[in-house]
Formats: sequence, structure tokens, C-alpha cells
Amino acid sequence: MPLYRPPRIAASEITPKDLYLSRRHLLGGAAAAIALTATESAWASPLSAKPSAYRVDEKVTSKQDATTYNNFYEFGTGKADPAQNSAAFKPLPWTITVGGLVNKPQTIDMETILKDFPMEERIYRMRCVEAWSMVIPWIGFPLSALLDRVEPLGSAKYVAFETVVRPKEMPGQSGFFQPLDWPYVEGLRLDEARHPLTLLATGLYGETLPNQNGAPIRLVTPWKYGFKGIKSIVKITLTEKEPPSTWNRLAPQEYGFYANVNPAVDHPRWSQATERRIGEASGLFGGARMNTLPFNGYADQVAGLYAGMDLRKFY
Ligand SMILES: Nc1nc2c(c(=O)[nH]1)N[C@H]1C(S)=C(S)[C@@H](COP(=O)(O)O)O[C@H]1N2
Ligand SMILES: [Mo]
Repeated sequence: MPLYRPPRIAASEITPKDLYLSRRHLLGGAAAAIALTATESAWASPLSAKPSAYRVDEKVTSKQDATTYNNFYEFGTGKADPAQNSAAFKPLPWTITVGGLVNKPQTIDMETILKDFPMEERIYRMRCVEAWSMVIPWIGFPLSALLDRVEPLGSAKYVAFETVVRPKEMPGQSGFFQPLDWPYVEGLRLDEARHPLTLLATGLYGETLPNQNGAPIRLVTPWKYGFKGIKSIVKITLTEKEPPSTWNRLAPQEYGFYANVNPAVDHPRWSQATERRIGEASGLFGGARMNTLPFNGYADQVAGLYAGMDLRKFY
């Protein structure tokens, strides 16, 4: 499989020293799962993972589409911006600090994560609240495994997530126009966070995550709208109260905390009944229009989490 190359990065822009350091960083740790073969892009390297039973039987979106049509406002608001503006972002070295209402708060580096948590490949649907969708082969591990490691206290009811803040490497955080308040934050109820479908992803298409997809580690909750899938996570905090989430804070009448995919509840400005599958045989708008499924097709597995809630009231 050809290696993915971040667009618009010339080999000459990476100094040999950077390269050497990031390579050594990858190879020197106990991260046996990573075998670096690229000479010029240490952050796009093969990542081995066991296949899993979590796979939808639908055509997988091309890697080209999944890595060039992105939402990652830290790198700009256009779909092509994250791939074009993220070459200077350094996903390694990286640590995640996990704390709050837990017995064993800790800061874990990426090598330890790759070594301690067995990686699986999972092919999930991805449905953006903007009514487009993809099918993506993620590599990652269940968030519940990380939560087990820190031992949440009985008082913990929610999990809060934070994206890194690095204005020097993320042009969307440093320009005149700042589209969001940083850091980007998200949250899940603890039972949602512990659900077996909830993944911390470290790769896609057999490789470590490209910067534009949330390197080196991001959240994937396939039954929720894509904005819940917070990228480039540096902090995870167990809390008693529902944590803030970026889009809900910005426009609470348009984006909810739960954000479960629900074709019966329209966004105030557009229908959520159908979606445009990116890259599929196109109509006028460059993608096949298909019906959106309740919980994005994962109702069998997750509907039980919301028993007793009137889902028409939540978006
Ligand atoms: N930190 C951060 N995470 C983010 C976003 C963002 O702008 N910043 N965009 C979200 C949205 S709206 C979507 S649809 C998905 C897109 O993920 P993808 O680009 O890997 O397909 O990332 C989500 N995670
Ligand atoms: Mo989205």
C-alpha cells in the first residue's frame, strides 16, 4: 500500500534533524506496533492492527477523500484547509493527561498508548451534522480500556475531552478570524464513553492518523454526529456534571450535547433525513443521496443507552 503523503509538504521543509528526532522517537520507544518505513513523513507510517468484527458492509470511502475533505477548524474552516495547512503540526512527542474523578490520574505518552492498548481495525460509518457521510477504516482501541486504567470514582458521571492549543502550528488558532473558542472541547456521558463502539483512534487506512484527521489520537463515536469526534486530544477529565462541548456552546439551538444521529430531528437550517455519501456515484452535488439511519445505523447497539429519554427533544 503506498504511503500517504501529507499534501504540500516538500521534503526540503523537514530538516534532517526533525526527521531524525521524530524517527528516533517512534522507533526508540517500545512502540513495536509502528514500523517506520517512510523517509520523509514520520507521522504517516504503517500501523498494525487486528481486524475486528466491527465493520459495516458498505463501500469504504477512498483514502484520498477521507484525508482531503475534513473538518478541523484549528487549521481553517474550508474542507481542504486541514490537509493543506497542517504540515507544520507535530503530533509527536505527545501525551494525554487523564484526571478528574479517578483513582489513578496519569499522563500517558503515545508510545505507551500504542504499546499497552491492542489496536483493532474498525470500519465505521461517519455522519457529519452537515449531512455528508463517509465509511472509514479506523485503527484504535476502546476508550473503556483507557478508563479502566485510571479507575473512575463512583461520583464520575461524564468524560470531558480537550484538543491541543498550538497557535504556532495551527493557523486557525492564530489568524485574525477565530471561528471557535479554543480549546475545542467535547464530552460524553460515562456510559456512552464506556460503550464498546466508542473508539480512541490512532490511525486510518492501515496508517497512523494524518494531521488533518486528528493526529495522533482522536475520538470516534459512530452513532453521533461527527463533531463529537474531537481530534488531537491532550486532556481527558472525569466529571460529575455535563461538560461543555464546543458546538453546543456556540449555537445551543442548533447543536446538542448528545448529538445522536437522528433523521427525524432536523437541524434548524436543513433536513437530517438524508445524507450525501462522499465519493459515491454522483448526482448534482457530487455524492449519492441516501437515507440517514437512526443512530447512524447503530441503533441495535446503542439505543438502550437512551431508554426513557424523549429523543425528539435532543439533537
Ligand atoms: N478539534 C477538533 N475536532 C474536530 C473538529 C474540529 O474542528 N476541531 N471537527 C469535527 C467535525 S465537525 C467532524 S465532521 C469531524 C471530521 O473528522 P474527519 O475530518 O477526520 O472526517 O471531526 C470533528 N472533530
Ligand atoms: Mo461535522
